[in-house]
Amino acid sequence: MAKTIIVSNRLPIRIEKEDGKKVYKTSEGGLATGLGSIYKEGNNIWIGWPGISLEHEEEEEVEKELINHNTRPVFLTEHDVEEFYLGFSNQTLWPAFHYFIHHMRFKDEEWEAYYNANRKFADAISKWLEPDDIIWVHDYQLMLVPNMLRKQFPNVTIGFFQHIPFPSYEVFRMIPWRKKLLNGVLGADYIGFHTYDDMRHFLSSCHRLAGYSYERNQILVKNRLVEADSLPMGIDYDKYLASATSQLAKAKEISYRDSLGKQELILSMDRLDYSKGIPGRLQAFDKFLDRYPEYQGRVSLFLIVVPSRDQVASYKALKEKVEFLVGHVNGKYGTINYVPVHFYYRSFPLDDLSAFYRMCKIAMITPKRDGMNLVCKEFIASRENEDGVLILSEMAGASKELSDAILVNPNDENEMVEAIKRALEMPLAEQKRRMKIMQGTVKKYTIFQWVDLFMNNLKDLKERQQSMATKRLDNELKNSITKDFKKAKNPIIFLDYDGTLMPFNENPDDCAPDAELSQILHQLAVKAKLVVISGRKAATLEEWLDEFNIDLIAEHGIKTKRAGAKWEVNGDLQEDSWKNEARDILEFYIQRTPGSFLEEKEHTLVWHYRKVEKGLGDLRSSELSSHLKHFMTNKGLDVIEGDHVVEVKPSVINKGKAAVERLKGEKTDFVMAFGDDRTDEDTFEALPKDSLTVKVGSGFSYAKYAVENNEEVRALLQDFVNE
Ligand code: GDG
Repeated sequence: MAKTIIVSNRLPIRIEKEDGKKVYKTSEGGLATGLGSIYKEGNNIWIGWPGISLEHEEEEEVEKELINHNTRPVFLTEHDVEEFYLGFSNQTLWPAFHYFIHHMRFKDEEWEAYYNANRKFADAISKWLEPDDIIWVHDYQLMLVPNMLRKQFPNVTIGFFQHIPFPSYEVFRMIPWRKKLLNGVLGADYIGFHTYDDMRHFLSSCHRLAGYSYERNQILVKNRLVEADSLPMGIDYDKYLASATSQLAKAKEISYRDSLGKQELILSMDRLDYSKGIPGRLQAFDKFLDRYPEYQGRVSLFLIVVPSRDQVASYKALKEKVEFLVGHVNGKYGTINYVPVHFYYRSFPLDDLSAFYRMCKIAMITPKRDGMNLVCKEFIASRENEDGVLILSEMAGASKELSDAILVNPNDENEMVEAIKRALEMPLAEQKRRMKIMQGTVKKYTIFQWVDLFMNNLKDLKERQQSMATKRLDNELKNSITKDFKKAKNPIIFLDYDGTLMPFNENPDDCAPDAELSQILHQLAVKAKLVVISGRKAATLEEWLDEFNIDLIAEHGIKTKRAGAKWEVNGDLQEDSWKNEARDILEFYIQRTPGSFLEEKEHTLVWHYRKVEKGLGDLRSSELSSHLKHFMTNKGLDVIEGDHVVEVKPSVINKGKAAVERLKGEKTDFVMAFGDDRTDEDTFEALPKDSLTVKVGSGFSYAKYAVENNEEVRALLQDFVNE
């Protein structure tokens, strides 16, 4: 039976040596809990590093033991851990992805170690992989794994989820191995991020650095449809609520409270990391006590810092800074019976965390950057009485879902100071109103829903990929279609023009039908309704094709003309004031790109670059379409990257809608459509299911069939008219 293989850097089980003996400990982390619903079932497995470097002789025994827990090990040496994990993952990718560019370092040997460690993971997966298995790879330490697998197993189903942010292209492009990293991830079919912005940044980097164009959230990678998506991760809500309402947590709260005194408590809980903004929080608390001295003695910061990566120099320095600031604040405001900051540098069992979530009315979670941040969601789930206030950084992924928190910019110290005051003074009714809404959100979208959604979306994408695999139109099929055409009483054929009926020409104005095409169209128009459906201007189509007495659809559906009738303009069209602004952008690119030129149609603008020097044209077209996509937000426009063109058009119109409109009221018994580019996909997708749709050229398509070139189209149409 096909299984699911979860892959992450660390396994949910770690091995520790106690008195020389190996002890297996399970992790209670959010991801382990959520994915527990998968990897503990049936023959599913989790592959990862068990957290310790072992002697070669120990590996067999460890593998056997881990198999009992549905897990499989990847063995990393101390050198791997040093260079791949602490090095490249945590000192190149982590700072880059969290916008700490001054902490980034670029070392060839660490990149090599990253590559080699990813290879070890890919090899371990290959060892356990069986046909039809689904692989789900997690996070930035393993960005090369999807493509390593794709090369070995072209049809395998792979999902990838990035738990940390994906930075803007401007930052990502600083990494010397940026393209290899992108191509690594693009080996996956379905790629998840916590937020829409992370997804957008990823797509833009794929476009600008690796040359892939994208439509909405889809990228075509060597004819394989890849989809990026934003899927914010949730928590096991009931587990945190149950723990917070347990007798043990309540008893602990009472005992801690007794020792702590009456102060109001503000909870701060993070791993030791510069991305978490711990010094900034301490400085804001210092300023708060200074600006509002009436709160001295009445409020304390309950600061938990969980040890992490403290072998790395920047983390060591951070720890010292936090210790200094804690000492500074306590020295400045502390009294015999008042400790302003209660500082703990260690981790705690869940019961303690739950007691902390209960006893601290305010949680102050102000990372400089955070992929999601689960602590704030756990705090919300633990507030049994629906009171309490969350101060949350805008830079945490969670802020996109939790707009009822007091949202702050973690770089704005004054805003954080005022947020503390506001939180302390917030009336109970308002606390409850906000907390209830946030509880509703966190409860609705749990880790279990997140896992299900990811897996369902991945499977669904795989199915779509399969249904999009177009079939070559062989002679047998051509004969049978020709027979059906000849039998049909009322056939209709939609024909794209450039690239479908005519080959491309350097000069787009030089594409009037040649003698062969003219003859085919003349003969075919007698036997079928013909609709030429093109992105060309109405006037051009009319000039070239009116003599055949056929229907014309111009500018991707904006204008239509029935045979022998007048042009009509699509009624849904908005006004064209966007054109002036878009034209300025296009002209800027024309100046910088010799050989490119602007074509202005009545309702669209087109930038042509067929005559531009090869590499330059590709580069500028990527830049231009990113620029245009940014400009068009909320303007109801689409940017289409066609064959050596970038076109801007109103999104209410497309060839598919125009084709469906044309079919209305038509009692037809044979519908066929031919097209070669992205815009024709709309036609293929929109036509009734039993239509015969034919893609001209190779590549993924919604069309049922594919032919090689326009000559093959003509030959088939010629068969239709031959007696
Ligand atoms: C990544 C991304 C993203 C913390 N201290 C203790 C303890 N914890 C638990 C918390 C929480 C988890 O650790 C921390 O979750 P975060 O979301 O803050 O961050 P990470 O897991 O480090 O990292 C992050 C996440 O992935 C998920 O995609 O949200 O942005 O960086 O569950 O409760 N648990 C216990 N004792 C502690 O002392 N038992």
